[in-house]
Amino acid sequence: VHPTAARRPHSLVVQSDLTSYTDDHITAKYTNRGANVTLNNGQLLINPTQESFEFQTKRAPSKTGLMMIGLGGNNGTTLTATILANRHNISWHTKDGLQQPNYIGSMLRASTVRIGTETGTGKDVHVPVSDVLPMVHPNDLVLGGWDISGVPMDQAMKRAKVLEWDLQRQVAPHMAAMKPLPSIYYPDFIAANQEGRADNVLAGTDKQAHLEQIRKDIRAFKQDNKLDRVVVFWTANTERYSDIIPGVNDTADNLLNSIKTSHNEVSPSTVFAVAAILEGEPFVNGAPQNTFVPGVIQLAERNKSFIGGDDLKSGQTKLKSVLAEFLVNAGIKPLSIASYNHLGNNDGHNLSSERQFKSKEISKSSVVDDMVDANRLLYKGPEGGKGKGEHPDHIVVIKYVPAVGDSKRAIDEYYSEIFCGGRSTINIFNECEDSLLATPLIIDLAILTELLTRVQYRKADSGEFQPLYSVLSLLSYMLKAPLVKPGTEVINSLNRQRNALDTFLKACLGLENNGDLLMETRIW
Ligand code: NAI
Ligand code: DG6
Repeated sequence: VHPTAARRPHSLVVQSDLTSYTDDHITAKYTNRGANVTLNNGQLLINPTQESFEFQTKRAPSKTGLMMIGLGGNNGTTLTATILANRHNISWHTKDGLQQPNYIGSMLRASTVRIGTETGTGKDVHVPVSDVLPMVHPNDLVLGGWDISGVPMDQAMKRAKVLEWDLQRQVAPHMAAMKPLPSIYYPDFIAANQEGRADNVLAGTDKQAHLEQIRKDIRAFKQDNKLDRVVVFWTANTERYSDIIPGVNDTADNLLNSIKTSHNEVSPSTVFAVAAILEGEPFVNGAPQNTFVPGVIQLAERNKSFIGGDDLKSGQTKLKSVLAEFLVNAGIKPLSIASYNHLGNNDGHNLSSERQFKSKEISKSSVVDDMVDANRLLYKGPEGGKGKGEHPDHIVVIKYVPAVGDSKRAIDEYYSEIFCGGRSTINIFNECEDSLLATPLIIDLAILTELLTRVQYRKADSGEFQPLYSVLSLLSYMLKAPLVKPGTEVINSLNRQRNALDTFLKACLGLENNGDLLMETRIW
């Protein structure tokens, strides 16, 4: 995916009376088809359903800023340096030769979607996902943000030890003048071993004053860079979970009041999320902690603002969300999944503390739940319909091994029951730089989030177009523990998440899901 090739967009024009174009908008009619199922005297009664929608997508991508919390960390510096390398077309020498910048690992910029079959030949036509609807190019993202460590970005990149020296050397002059804004530091929320980094923090313990400062920072960044949109992104250290306390963080008003009274249980990430929501800018959580306490979700709903999370699904868990589904859908019964990994970067250091590890353990563990629950032939349901039901044993272990730095080593064992009492053991060993997996996900999340702020919908031609629901569950593909609309099911399957995204993007063009039925290949 050469950057210049990737920059040349295809122009897709849908010729149908379902789709219309103006200079400003693409408007498309879409029929959402499903089925309602009722259990009645041992029978499943299935009623096909259909509902008509209209989508309206603003064509011009917003001039978009990406403000990262944790800018000076491994992800923040890697993202900044690689976008600069792409933007300035900087190539660098490695022991294998000259390396060009690219966006490999970005689902939007380096993968394609099947859009139809070629007239005449019947061959599949695939287009880059980023061509389906107008999207921001990553090179055009304006970067900034906060860090409790005030080290300038060139030095922070060096500290991260992720990128080749020859690349660092060339991007360093572009990064030297970039310095993270001072951030909120409440030591109780991250590991004690992080204290030494915290030399760039907002003064005092007044959480209302902190909230107002962060809101001011977002506004100033937007104004100074003449932006239409700022995506605020948590890629700072994993925090411990916040307790959910009635009267404190359970409703929007209680949460706002708890910030005013500087209640102990309000975390830095929650203050950032509230600041973004109050500024009408989207907030995405790339780490596992429960930033989105019920009060945050309610506040986002009330302000019709957008939120998405939690925790980047970069490697081990991404593979798990494919492999566990493959096994269960093949009628094979995983009995245990044992996942170990060790890494030596600052993330690993922070996670070596019990309460922060706990947050990560939760997000890494839930990923097979829906696949298991979907197959009651293999796994018994909960007794009397209550509780969790049968489940594979699933453990997650993370160890901090400084020597390996950012290059995470992950070992997974899938131990399964097969035909007539047999057993199958699959072992996987995976090694790669964590931040090079995470960076394209942050880019995709920022770009998709911006796009989703430009899509509006209405039901059956009636009423005004309105924005999508506040919790952007369409971001799930890149996230380990997807946040979804309260009361709806979490989908962990990577295939289903991808399918949802493809279907949604095509629906905005008025293209109904063009699946793999391929009728023409099945009939005379
Ligand atoms: P890192 O430790 O290198 O960077 C985190 C940065 O956040 C540090 O520079 C730290 O000083 C800063 N920080 C801590 N508290 C802060 C606060 N309150 N405000 C502003 N800055 C603060 O970690 P890395 O590798 O960049 O990962 C970032 C986060 O993303 C971690 O929570 C990690 O668990 C999560 N993550 C990382 C993945 C990866 O593959 N690298 C994948 C999934 C999640
Ligand atoms: C150790 O597991 C460090 C973590 O931050 C992970 O690297 C990160 O959450 C990515 O996890 P996964 O399971 O998608 O590789």
